[in-house]
Amino acid sequence: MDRESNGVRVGTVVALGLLGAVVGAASRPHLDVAAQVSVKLSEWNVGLSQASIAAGPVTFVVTNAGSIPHGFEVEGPGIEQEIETIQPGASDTLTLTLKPGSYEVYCPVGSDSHKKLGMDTHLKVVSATSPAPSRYGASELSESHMKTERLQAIRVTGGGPVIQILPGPFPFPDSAAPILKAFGDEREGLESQVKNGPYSNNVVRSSGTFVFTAWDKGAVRDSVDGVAEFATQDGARWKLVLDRVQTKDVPHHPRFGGVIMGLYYHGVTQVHTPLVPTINSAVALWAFGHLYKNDVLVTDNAQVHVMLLSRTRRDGDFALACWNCSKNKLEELQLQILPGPGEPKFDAPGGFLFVNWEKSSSRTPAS
Ligand SMILES: [Cu+2]
Repeated sequence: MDRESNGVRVGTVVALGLLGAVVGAASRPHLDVAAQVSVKLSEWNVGLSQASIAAGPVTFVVTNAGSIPHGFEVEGPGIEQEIETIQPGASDTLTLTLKPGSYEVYCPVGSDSHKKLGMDTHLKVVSATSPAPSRYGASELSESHMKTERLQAIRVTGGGPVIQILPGPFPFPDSAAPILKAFGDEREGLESQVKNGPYSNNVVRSSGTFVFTAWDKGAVRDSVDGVAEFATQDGARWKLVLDRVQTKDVPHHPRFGGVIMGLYYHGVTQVHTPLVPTINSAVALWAFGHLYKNDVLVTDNAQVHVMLLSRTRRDGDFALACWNCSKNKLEELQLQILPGPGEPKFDAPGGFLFVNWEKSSSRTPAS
């Protein structure tokens, strides 16, 4: 019906001559040739050559411009398609026939870890014969509404047996050897981890408390508020006061803006080092803290990494119990404290503090 009336109209407007022909050619989709959308994957972004495209066959030309492997998935009306993981520097294509609607375009690697870190965008597919219907305005509104709703808070309480993790061997599996090579300059540091931890099986019983609240408010406004108090093997009493996140990059770690919730890490996820087990985290954060030893200030700039994660260690002897630990209960609370930039090592074994609360819990705090 549309086609017929178009044909009649074009046929009757003979006077327009060449102009009519040009307009007709430009507005008529070439149904036999797929339109192209270029996709650039990187840490942690999905860049599209355009935000919208006409319905019909579309070929995504996907390039991994990042430094780790990434994937590509398109999800929308009646479609959920992905391609195999693309190595850094490589490209691949995916051709789909898309109906009008909104499509989510993202990296599915690491059980959506990469997606949560920002590798997620949308492509609007509009009807080839008419301009975008007005309801797109409404769907855009509800999307931005959802983004504001993303603001999250979590309150974590350390519980159960407390252990101090001392320097000691942390053997990587044989499968890590080729991965180690790819680390280049950082390889030496990682290999020293094999001998010295900090993620070692050399643990001693400790005691103490740790309670904090963290807010995931987007790039730079994340925050944390909490106190950890614990005793170490040598009888020293340590106190850590957390009042600000760190928003600078951590070496070989992606930029999280301090606090991130519900992420899979390590191992097969390609997020952070692949040389420790795959875990799921309720919350992970990087912060600066005020550190006291026996009530004397040690530093106002202690570098702190905290994670509430799926259990990795065995009951009783606290040896590493799994390599893929991501399905275990989220109850292991890790606290890692390192000296501030340029500051001397702590007066503790290995010069760092690493304490775990083995049966911890979390809840959404009342605002
Ligand atoms: Cu990715």
